[in-house]
Formats: sequence, structure tokens, C-alpha cells
Amino acid sequence: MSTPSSEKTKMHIDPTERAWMRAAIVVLVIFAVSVTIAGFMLGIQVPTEEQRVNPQTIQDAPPWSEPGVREIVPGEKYDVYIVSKRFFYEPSTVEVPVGAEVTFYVTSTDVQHGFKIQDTNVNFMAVPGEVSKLTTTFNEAGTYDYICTEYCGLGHAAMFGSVLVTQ
Ligand SMILES: [Cu+2]
Repeated sequence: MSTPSSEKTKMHIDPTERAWMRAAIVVLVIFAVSVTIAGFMLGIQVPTEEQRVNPQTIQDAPPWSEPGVREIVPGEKYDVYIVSKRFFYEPSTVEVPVGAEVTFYVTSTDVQHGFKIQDTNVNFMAVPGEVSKLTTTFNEAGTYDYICTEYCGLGHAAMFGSVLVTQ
């Protein structure tokens, strides 16, 4: 004989619904594991908003009046300032040594642009009024192109530059 009291307390869940709930939990676990691996093992960084600037007057004073490479510690630490404009980057080529810690500071003087360096984890937006910052290390010498990844107008496809990584 069944006991009516225990049957009342046990919630009935349809087997299909139960299966979907399990699948949802599995997907959440996979997601959490991927984010953890990306963040702590692959070194994926979230671009930080370094500072707010006035896009109209930003190029009147250093460092933005002379964008380019700044040597902080020779061979080890470099800062790179890049201004994005329709439809080019200033400067269009930068040179850094292999193995150095390179921090990119990128902003825009007109519209929203993108900044992605091929074969690295550097990929963010260049927004007028904000400076985006990300640090990377080039472990192999060669040429790494940086390209605009946000559609910014008719010349968008021709908007690129290069990082020359030297021995
Ligand atoms: Cu662009």
C-alpha cells in the first residue's frame, strides 16, 4: 500500500523536462570551465577603460601628439600609443623587440574603430573619448598586422598597420 503523505511531498517532474534541466546545468558547467581556462590559462584579458579623453583635443598634447612606441625598460617593457582615424592608424608601423612586455594604448578621434593584432590575444574596440589598454608579449619575431574590426565607413577594409617584432 502506498503512503499518500510521501507522494504529496515528492514533486513530479516530467522525464523530458528533467533531461533538459540536466542539459542546461551541463552547458553552464562547460561555460564556467571555458571562461576559467580562457581567463587563467590562455591569458585572455578584458580590455580596461584606461582613461577618458576629449577626442577633439587629444592630439594637442603628449603622449597623443606624438603617438608611437615608448621604451620604458630597454628590451623588456614598452608602451605603444596608437590613434585610430578614418581610415588609418597613427602610426601605421611600430617596432618592438621579441619577448618584451608591450602595452597598447589605443583611442579614436572620430568614430568607433576596432583594433585586433593578428595571432595575439589583442582585440578590442577603439572608442572616441576613451583609451583602451591591453598588454601582450610577442614570443616570435615577424610582422603582426593590426586591423580594424569595426565597420567605420567606406575605407574600413583598407584600415590596418603592422607591428614589426625584431630579434
Ligand atoms: Cu576603422
